[in-house]
Amino acid sequence: MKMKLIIVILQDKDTPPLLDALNEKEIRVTKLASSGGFLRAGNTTLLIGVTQDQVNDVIDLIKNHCSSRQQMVNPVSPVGGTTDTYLPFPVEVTVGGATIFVVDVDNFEQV
Ligand code: 2BA
Repeated sequence: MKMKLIIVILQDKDTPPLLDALNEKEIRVTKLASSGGFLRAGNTTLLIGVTQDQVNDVIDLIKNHCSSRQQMVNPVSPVGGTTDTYLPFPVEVTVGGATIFVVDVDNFEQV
C-alpha cells in the first residue's frame, strides 16, 4: 500500500486534542515546534505517515479539532525586520484551522 506523508501546520492550542485523537486511532505522529514566517509566532507542525486509505480519516480528524482564530499583528515592529513589510497600524489576520500538505512517500523503512 502506498504511503503518504501528511504535513500539518496548526495552532498550538489545537495540538493536544488532535494528538489525543490520532493516538486513540493508533496513528503515528511526530510533533515539531515551529513558527510562522508572517506572524513569527509559535505554531506546531505535525508529520503523520499513513497508508493512502487513512488520509481522509486523518484530514477529518484535523478538521474536527482545528479552529480558525483572529490574531493581531504587532503594530510597532516591522514584520520580518525589513521596511518592505512594515505594518504602520494593527492588522487582524485569520489564522488556521490548519494548513495541510499531503505528499507521496517514495520509500518508508524503519530499521
Ligand atoms: P504565519 O506565516 O505566521 O501566517 C499567519 C497568518 O497570517 C496566515 O494564516 C494568514 O492569514 C496571514 N498571512 C500569512 N502571510 C501573509 C502575508 N504575506 N500577507 C498577509 N497575510 C498573511 P494561515 O494562512 O492560516 O497560516 C497559518 C500558518 O501556516 C502560517 O503562519 C505558516 O506557518 C503556515 N503556512 C500557511 N501557508 C503555508 C504555505 N503555503 N507554506 C508553508 N507554510 C504555510
